Amino acid sequence: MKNRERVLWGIGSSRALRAHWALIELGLEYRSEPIGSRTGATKTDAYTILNPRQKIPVLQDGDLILSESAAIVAYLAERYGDPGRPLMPENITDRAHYFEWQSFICMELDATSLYVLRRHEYLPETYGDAPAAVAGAKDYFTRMIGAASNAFDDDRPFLLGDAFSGVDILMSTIIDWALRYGLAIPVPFLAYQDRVAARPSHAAARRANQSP
Ligand SMILES: N[C@@H](CCC(=O)N[C@@H](CS)C(=O)NCC(=O)O)C(=O)O
Repeated sequence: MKNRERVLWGIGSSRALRAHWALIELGLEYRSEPIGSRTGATKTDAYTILNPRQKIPVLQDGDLILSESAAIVAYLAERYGDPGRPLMPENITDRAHYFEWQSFICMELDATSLYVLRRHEYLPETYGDAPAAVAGAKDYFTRMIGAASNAFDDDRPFLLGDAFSGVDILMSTIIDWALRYGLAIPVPFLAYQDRVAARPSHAAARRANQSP
């Protein structure tokens, strides 16, 4: 018999918020399993079968089990987006830019910058104290987000133009994360963040991402 369950594991992190937000933006029903990072809940045998890398978020959609927040957002966008709620452009050139932004956000702003700060400034007891890496990551973030803000030179409201999409979910969680770390954000991105965060789906996702 086909499994029709839709479940999201993970709350309390920027990466988990992305998945909640995409589900809510698309109007999809789902059950939330509110497990947090660094609580031991990702290390149980049952969870390790779901995600051997022991990370949140994980989405189960019927028979599909998917980890990696950007992949979850892109999957939901492709599977459930419609002309009223696209989240992923149809046009091949616009999709190329979607994946360009996705790589940039996940690699340059997340993994190479904010996650370095997370590990070496905020969790030094686990990942090691590395002040030079922290300083370098802050500079790098500032340079990358500054260069990216040129996208708004043509007054577009969202990263891909007039339509809100999955990469706006990714970018907004990055800006929020950077602001919590006290990093300077260019003015066009602050205005963008206000615009994106004003969506009702954003407030609902933030609630869903909190402990019940
Ligand atoms: N690249 C992954 C990163 C996932 C990740 O590192 N998740 C952290 C929380 S933000 C986690 O689950 N850590 C495991 C733990 O601390 O128990 C994604 O975007 O989903």
